Amino acid sequence: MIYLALGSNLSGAFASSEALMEAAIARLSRARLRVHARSPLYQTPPVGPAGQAAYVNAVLAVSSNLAPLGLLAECHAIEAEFGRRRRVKWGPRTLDIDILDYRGQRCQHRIDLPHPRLAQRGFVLQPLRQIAPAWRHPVSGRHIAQLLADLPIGELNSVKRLKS
Ligand code: PH2
Ligand code: MG
Ligand code: MG
Repeated sequence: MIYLALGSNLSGAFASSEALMEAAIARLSRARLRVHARSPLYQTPPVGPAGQAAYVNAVLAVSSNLAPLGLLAECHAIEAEFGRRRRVKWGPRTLDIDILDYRGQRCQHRIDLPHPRLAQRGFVLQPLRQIAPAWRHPVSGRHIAQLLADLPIGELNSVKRLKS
């Protein structure tokens, strides 16, 4: 299985980041991949430069015939369709699609797999647990429940499930 993280804190052409995220999930379902599961949407405080809006985050379980770099290119093309402009590192964005885990593969050439910061991020781990409760980190082998338990309590409590 492949796991993708989605995030948005700018609504772009949509009424809200929530609406944009729903449209992005629908768009991904028509891309060169198959969506097997999706998490609920979560509202999460921004990690990175201060002064930006809260994020809406979600995680998808997908499969695809594309290799990691091909899949990344597909994700970047969809980010662009949703009005993504690359400016400030970790700055506000309409849509970010990151590959968290590509079938347990490890790679550090042109793409970092698994995603190097995923184990520190409540906004990734919480939705990931919803759709992959048995998931283990491909490098450390740690179970998703252990990784969540290791997070600072504030990081965990700040991730709020949105009603859908
Ligand atoms: N993505 C970032 C930087 N900071 N913060 C939250 N809450 N959610 C994100 O998806 C996010 C972030 C870089 O991709
Ligand atoms: Mg990201
Ligand atoms: Mg990204």
